[in-house]
Amino acid sequence: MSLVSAWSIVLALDPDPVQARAEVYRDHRLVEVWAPDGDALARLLALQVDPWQDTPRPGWVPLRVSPQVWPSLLAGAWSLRVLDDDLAESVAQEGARLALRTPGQAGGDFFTDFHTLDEIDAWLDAYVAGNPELASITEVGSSIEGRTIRALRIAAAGDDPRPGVIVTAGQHAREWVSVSSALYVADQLATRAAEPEIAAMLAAVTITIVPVVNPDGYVYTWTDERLWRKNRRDGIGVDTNRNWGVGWGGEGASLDPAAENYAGSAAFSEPETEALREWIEADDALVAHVDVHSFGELVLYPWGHLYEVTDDDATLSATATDIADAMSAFGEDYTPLQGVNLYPAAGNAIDWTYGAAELFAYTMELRPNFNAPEAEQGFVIAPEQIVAVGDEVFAGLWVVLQSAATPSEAGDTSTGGVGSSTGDGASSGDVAASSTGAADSSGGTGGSGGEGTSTGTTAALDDGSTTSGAAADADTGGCSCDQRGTARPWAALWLLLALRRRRVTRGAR
Ligand code: 0X9
Ligand code: ZN
Repeated sequence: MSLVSAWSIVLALDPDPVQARAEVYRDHRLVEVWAPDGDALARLLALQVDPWQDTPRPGWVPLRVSPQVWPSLLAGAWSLRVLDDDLAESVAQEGARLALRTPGQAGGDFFTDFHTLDEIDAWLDAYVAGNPELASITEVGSSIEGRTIRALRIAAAGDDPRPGVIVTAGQHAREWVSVSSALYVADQLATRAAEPEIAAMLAAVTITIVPVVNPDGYVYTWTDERLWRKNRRDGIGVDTNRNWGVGWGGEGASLDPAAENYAGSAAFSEPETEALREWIEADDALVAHVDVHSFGELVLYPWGHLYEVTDDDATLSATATDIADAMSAFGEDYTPLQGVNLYPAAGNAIDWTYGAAELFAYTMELRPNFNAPEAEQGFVIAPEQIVAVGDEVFAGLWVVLQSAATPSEAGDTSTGGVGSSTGDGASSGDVAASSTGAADSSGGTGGSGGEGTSTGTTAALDDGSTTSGAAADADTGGCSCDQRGTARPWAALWLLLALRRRRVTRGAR
């Protein structure tokens, strides 16, 4: 029996909201429209379309178009390409599959499909129960509708304080693969905790994972509107990734509540962002933040609201390049980019975690990219992608973890060690994904995607303190080299700049 006919029987017995929510998108099209300049773009966006790259730049702009708006688009003689002529179909197919799937178990088949919030909560509970020496769950805060925003903290026994890296996902409700990837990373860390380089990393850093920043929106995508983006403020929603306090309300954020990029009534007006802000401010050990989104296959870094580079541009761009290289080792093509050069997005999370909380901060935009074939477009993606994308995120995060865990002496190097044994992005991806055999047996965990990166990031540690444990034992090899073996003699300069910036910003508080 085909999936569709199986679904028809289920429907006949019990009309399901999962299917009903597909009808919301009946005859909605995903199109790319050519808007060559700012004027054309403004006219296009005035048509009440849903940009899938919100606040897009001139060029080919991906949009969801409802059947009501479709005639005006045609009447406007726009050049356009239809990528999907009925989004209800992909949502319905996904709904049919989801209705037949099993909840999945930790350590079992959990990553063969996506999961409801209840299933995720159960999985998190089982994770902590199964790894009590490694993991704990803390409540970050509550959403508008009273759901708990949970943080999973992962760290093995070791000296504290140690540097911390925070991973956030699911700010945007429809970006399910960001949530699954955050959970996958947690799963990898636990199931592979005995591997020497992972054990060393778990002893050297604390990893905090907030897999569902926007639980109300996430639940709503399961029950009502699969392509919902914002939180559920007043049923209209605020874009939490425009609600953070650096550059709030500026370019790329809207003050119109109906807009997909509505910034809210004030910076941190939303309980989801406010809770995270307090959580991050209270954790002095944090050194880096990765905010996970989909889609576009990009690694973005601050600023995202200013057409200026940051004081740490060399470090941020070099690390973003290393992250993108590591993520690209599986066949896709991730591009590093300063956020504003994608489009301005004032009030986004990483501008605040970098600019106010002084973390080295990155946004990952996961699969697909904008050139993917029709069937792979957008937020509704095949479950077979979950593990594949998770491996990419793990590989990219590994670069950040190595940077956080590596000692900060200028001139320190990292040609050996986990994740960089052959000096190219592919090796980093391989190792981070699963091939522990590729680890440099003489090295530790600290071999990273570029010692300049490591130096700069670790410089964010309180008072220049460094980590203990095996991560500090990386084979330094006496050469200041990046993953490709390129000399980075400006490492010492990065360290000085990063330390100076930290002192300056701290003094200003
Ligand atoms: O617009 C966003 O919030 C992010 N993209 S998404 O498609 N996931 O919604 C990107 C924000 C990153 N920053 C900048 N573009 N400046
Ligand atoms: Zn997003």
